[in-house]
Amino acid sequence: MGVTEKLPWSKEEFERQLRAKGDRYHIYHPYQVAMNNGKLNREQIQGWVCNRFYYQICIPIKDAAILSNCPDRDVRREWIQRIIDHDGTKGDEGGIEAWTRLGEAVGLKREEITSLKHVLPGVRFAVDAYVNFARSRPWQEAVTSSLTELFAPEIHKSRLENWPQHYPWIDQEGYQYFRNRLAQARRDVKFALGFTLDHYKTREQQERALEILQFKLDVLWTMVDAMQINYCKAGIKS
Ligand code: AHQ
Repeated sequence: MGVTEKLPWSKEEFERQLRAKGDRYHIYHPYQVAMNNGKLNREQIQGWVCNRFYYQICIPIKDAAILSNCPDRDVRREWIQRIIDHDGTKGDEGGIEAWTRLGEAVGLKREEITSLKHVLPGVRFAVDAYVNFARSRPWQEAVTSSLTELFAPEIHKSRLENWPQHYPWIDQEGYQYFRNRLAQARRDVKFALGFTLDHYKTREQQERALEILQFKLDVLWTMVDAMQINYCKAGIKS
């Protein structure tokens, strides 16, 4: 092995490197910080729900793109559950419906949400970049790109803890989405993290995995950038 060639990280170190990227997770974005501190007004919350709806309806499309690129039946058997989580099935309406209920809980009419008329260009471009990444990159890379969910349970928990006291005007029925995601995100991560730690063998491949995670962190960050620019023209209440 050439002196310059770096040794691969151990699985523990590789996982530590992936988790260390959490400091760029959108929970630290000023818009999300303001949201969790009760500083956003009705329009800023409603705008977030309408724009995130576009992300939510694109997730099953993204996951179906991964399935269509993946020849491994065992991986498909795992991954298909993510589509069912969002699209629902007989007797369980799924995450897209639950997100629509969140929209109603924050005072929106269904049509305001489902028409996508409030989706901002920056949000659309970021979400479409994520879907196109899953369509055009190897399915293994798209599996790894879902690992921002390493940090998702924390953000769902913080909403469930903070929103009721900060936003008493929101019907708490709407929080079911966040409750559902706590368990679903943990299950998703169990598979995607195990797969990622096994799949990337050389140090160069492991560093590619970090790049992929950074891409997805940037997708999520850019979405709330667009919302902050559009819904916080007067800046965020300090
Ligand atoms: O509600 C979210 C969701 O269904 C998903 C799917 C997953 C993926 O495949 O990339 N990521 C994700 C996320 C959801 N909620 C976000 C939030 O802040 O509410 C977090 C996001 C993620 O961390 O990727």
